[in-house]
Amino acid sequence: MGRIFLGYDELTHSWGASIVDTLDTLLVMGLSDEYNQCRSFVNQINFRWVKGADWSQGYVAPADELDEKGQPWQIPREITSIPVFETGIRYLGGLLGAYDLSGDKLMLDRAVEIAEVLSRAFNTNSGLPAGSRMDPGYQTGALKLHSVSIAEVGSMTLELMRLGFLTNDRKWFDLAQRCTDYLQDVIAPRTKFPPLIPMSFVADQLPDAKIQGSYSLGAMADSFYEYLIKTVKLLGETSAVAKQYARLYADSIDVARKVLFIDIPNVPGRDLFTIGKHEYGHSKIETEHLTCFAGGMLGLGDKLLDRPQDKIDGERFTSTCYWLAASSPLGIQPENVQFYDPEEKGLYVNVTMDGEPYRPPVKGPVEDIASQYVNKNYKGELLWADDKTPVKPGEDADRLPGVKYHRELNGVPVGSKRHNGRYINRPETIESVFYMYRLTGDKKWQDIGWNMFSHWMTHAKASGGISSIQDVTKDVNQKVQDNNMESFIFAETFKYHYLLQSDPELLSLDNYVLNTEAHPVVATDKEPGFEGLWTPPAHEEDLGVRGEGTHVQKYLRLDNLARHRRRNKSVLGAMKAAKAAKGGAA
Ligand code: DMJ
Repeated sequence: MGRIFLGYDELTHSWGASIVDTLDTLLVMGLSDEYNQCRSFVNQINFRWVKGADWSQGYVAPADELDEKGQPWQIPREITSIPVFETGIRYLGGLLGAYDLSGDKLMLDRAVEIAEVLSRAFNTNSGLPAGSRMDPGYQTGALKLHSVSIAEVGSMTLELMRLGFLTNDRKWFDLAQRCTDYLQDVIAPRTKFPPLIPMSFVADQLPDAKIQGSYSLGAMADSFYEYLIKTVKLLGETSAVAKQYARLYADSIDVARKVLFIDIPNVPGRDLFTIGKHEYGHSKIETEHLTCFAGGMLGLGDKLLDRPQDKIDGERFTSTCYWLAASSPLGIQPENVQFYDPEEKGLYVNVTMDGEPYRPPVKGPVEDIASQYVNKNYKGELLWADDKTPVKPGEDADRLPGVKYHRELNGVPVGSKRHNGRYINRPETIESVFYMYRLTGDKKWQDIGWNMFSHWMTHAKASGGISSIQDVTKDVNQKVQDNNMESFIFAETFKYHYLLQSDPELLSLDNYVLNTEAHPVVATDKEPGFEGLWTPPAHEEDLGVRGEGTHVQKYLRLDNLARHRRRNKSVLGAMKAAKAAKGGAA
């Protein structure tokens, strides 16, 4: 990796998520020089500026730039928002990971600053953070929580507790622990499947109201369960508080096994198994790429709490996630795949011996045509149901009688009913493959990972970096790259691939626990930087002024001020014109 493209990051407020998310990956890969090049950037990030707006204070223009009242024009503090959970896992996690691998004090100092900003999100009645977005400059009383996702409000223990240990400041530990206690004591007992908690719920509702919603270990839920078991590791399996987390984790997995763990019986010869969803009272046979981290989580749970069935399920699930990649045309796993129920209509499709979809002879009036083959569009025209081309009754009736056909499983990947074929370079399956290798030592997982890496590089590499792909279930000649590059590619996807092919002693799971963005924090009493992965710069370097704003931020700030300046000018111009018109009329 040479220089990294410094993209403007829409999601994460122009603070340079790709840089911060990459710091510890650089150290893991032995790229200390590149890490050192990032230090001035990290030093200069201004956490009070969000996309050019200042949430902490207003701005007063120079004395000669007057507004319509003859005063220097001003802008008040700008109301803005930051995504709390994403900032926690990417920035706070990224800075802590960089600190724990290097011992570089700069990273810890900046981690404390960003944690101070985030701590405002916990100013709620329940103590759960305003997880999705909050205005850090909001000063008037407690924030109101509406619908929250369990992943967003329940996954900050690793970062906050580690920060508490590093700074000897208990307040960080307490912020996190208060959330867990509330979720365990107030929310979980009121759900349909305690202690599972729905993907989203209203935190501040009446104390005796039932908590309704859908259940999953994937999107909006994932890292809550992940952090329960990882907190056990962080706290040390035998500590009293760790036992609370261990119990909550074990009970959650036991219930999830009944509600969400599903065999996929549709594909003969394959031992497929998924962790699906429970929606509106029904289980859905579905595999989200996001849920695929759970293979690794179950493996880790077995290692820490001796749960052998979890290990079996974790391996089966990881293999199924990999199978979804291997059986897609680009060798890459789609974002989401839903499977047919075994008895469901449509599971099979008839195909001719040439592999074309079988089309029965079309004869007689429209009403007689079997609707599974032919549909009517809104104009009343007949279309073949499979490829939506127009039906020509006479022609097809002549051509098709007598064609031999057979039954095949429908869908790409086979047995799937529908899918979202997008790939945004997610890490979850390679994450589980990495855990499988570390936990079993079986080299087959390295081969699987290498296969995934080759396909990934073949299709996602783009001239400016790594790109998302619109639909990995289409043939390669229909491949479309999306010109979008998430920061987690550097934090997670590259890191897991790299570690999978490296000596297991590098970043040993005995010493570290990885947050949900794959940022490693030390989970033993070893000192930060004990592995010696960082070579500090040979000479003291000028890192710029702390928090003065990076180049990107300064540009956005100036651009924002220029906009206000233009607006002021145009108000003044309009006033002048109005005055002149009035003078002319007189
Ligand atoms: C990452 O940002 C984190 O892993 C998060 O928990 C959910 N998934 C994305 C990457 O897919």
